Amino acid sequence: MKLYYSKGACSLAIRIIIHEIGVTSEFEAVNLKNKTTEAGENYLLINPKGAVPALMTADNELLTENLVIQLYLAEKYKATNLLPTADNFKRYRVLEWLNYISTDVHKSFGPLFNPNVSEEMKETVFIPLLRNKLVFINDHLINKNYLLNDQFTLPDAYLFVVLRWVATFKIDLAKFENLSRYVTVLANRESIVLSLQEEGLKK
Ligand SMILES: N[C@@H](CCC(=O)N[C@@H](CS)C(=O)NCC(=O)O)C(=O)O
Repeated sequence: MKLYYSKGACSLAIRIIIHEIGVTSEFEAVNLKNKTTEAGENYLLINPKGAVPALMTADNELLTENLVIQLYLAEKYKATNLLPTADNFKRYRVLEWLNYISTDVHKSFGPLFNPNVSEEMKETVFIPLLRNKLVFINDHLINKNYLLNDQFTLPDAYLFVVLRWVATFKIDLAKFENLSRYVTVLANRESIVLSLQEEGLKK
């Protein structure tokens, strides 16, 4: 299989999950500005949505949407530690967090990365909206190592990746005590250390 990714983008969560599971994969970088892959292919012909992540499965199916790729990998490789089976209610907690991080937290960054949104709008509207979500997660993480308390699951990889973007927008993560501790612990996790190294990123 092959993961189409962009350095430090949300596709990093899929790389982390691939390493958590211990499955082998190829990785091909995509230039999101000109939509070409590192092999010089037109990425829009591979994935007309133009976004990463996209996973070409071993069965030659191109799968998109971060949350769905994570579900696919966990179920295909029976990683029930990352996504419990349907007879275990924890599965729905994992899905609840995945959906929240995908639709509420990840998408809150959209206007912040958009150069056409004014600095004033970012500071007065969009950063406060994001900050509220960080407060909620920070409160949830009191006395917990992971979102599901003592077990690393799919949404932890995704949350780690989006929290790496926070500093870019003058939000000081150090002010969120539990989130800071959480990120520090995760940054030393083997799958994450390897993923950051492979994308040439600092902890
Ligand atoms: N709905 C997609 C969104 C993915 C997404 O926003 N990817 C960003 C990088 S984090 C991207 O590729 N943006 C460039 C673009 O959409 O042109 C998903 O959940 O996977």
